[in-house]
Amino acid sequence: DMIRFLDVDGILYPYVEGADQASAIRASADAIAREDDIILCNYPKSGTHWLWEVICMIQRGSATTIPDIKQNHMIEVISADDLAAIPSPRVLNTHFRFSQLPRDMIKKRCKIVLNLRNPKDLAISFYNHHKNLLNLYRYDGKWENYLSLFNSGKVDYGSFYDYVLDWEQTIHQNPNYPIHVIYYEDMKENSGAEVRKLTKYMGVALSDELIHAIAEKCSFQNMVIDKVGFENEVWRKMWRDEKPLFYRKGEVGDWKNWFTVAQNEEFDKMYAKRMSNSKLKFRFSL
Ligand code: PPS
Repeated sequence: DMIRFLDVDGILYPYVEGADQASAIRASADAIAREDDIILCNYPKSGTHWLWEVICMIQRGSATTIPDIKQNHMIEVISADDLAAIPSPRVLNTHFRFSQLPRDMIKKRCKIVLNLRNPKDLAISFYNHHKNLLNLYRYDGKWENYLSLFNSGKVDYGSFYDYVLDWEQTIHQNPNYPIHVIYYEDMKENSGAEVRKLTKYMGVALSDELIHAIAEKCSFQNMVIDKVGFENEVWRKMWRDEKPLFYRKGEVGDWKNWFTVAQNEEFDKMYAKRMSNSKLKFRFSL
């Protein structure tokens, strides 16, 4: 019931056969930034694919499908050469915390969007990710045994709680560094309003019509169809059954179909303990 990981300096990462990931991960701290870079930061399974698509469309001022995937724009995954080859303006993404971001990006005050999702749905999405999405984890565990792995942070990029509290501290300690926070639940409830806030933060003026067209084009129902074919060979080989399950269900509250009453109580206790002093508020249903 173990998930296979790569440990780099005390943080767990997906283990990719034949790649010198440790060097790539360490080297990304020295990546060269551009002032117009936007960095989308998310704990895994928070809706990175979704927000990356939305932000790319806003930047291009066009509600047409992006002919690429966010994996090819991921700070800790791609090489310095590949990063340098991306034309401006770049929409980069990462599961890193603020302190792990390339130093040059902070120096150049790149815009940062922090995308958050409630941890009950994250746990379900992450379980399906480990078990059914990528074969590199070599994981075949049962859900009943999984929650303790999630709660104790024995998953890629560590504990969700450590992650969000780290970001909250970052925001608190850097009041002059504007970071735009967005919640998956708010995007589901009113994507038009959230896309509009993003355009403001990004300093892009778009018509109401275009804002709504982007929100609509990036709905789960549309992306699950439109994004087929943009996943490259490298990624395809890593899928179980060669099925692209990055688009699984895309809902708020799917955890209710999985958590037992006992698991929910255990989870709520953990959540209360870790989040009691936090100003971040998560919604577990709409
Ligand atoms: S990853 O592997 O960390 O990059 O995954 P990530 O993209 O961050 O998160 C995957 C979850 O986001 C859901 N998703 C969406 N939800 C709503 N609308 C859209 N357009 C959308 N696109 C992806 C995806 O289905 C995963 O959540 P679950 O709950 O597993 O379905």
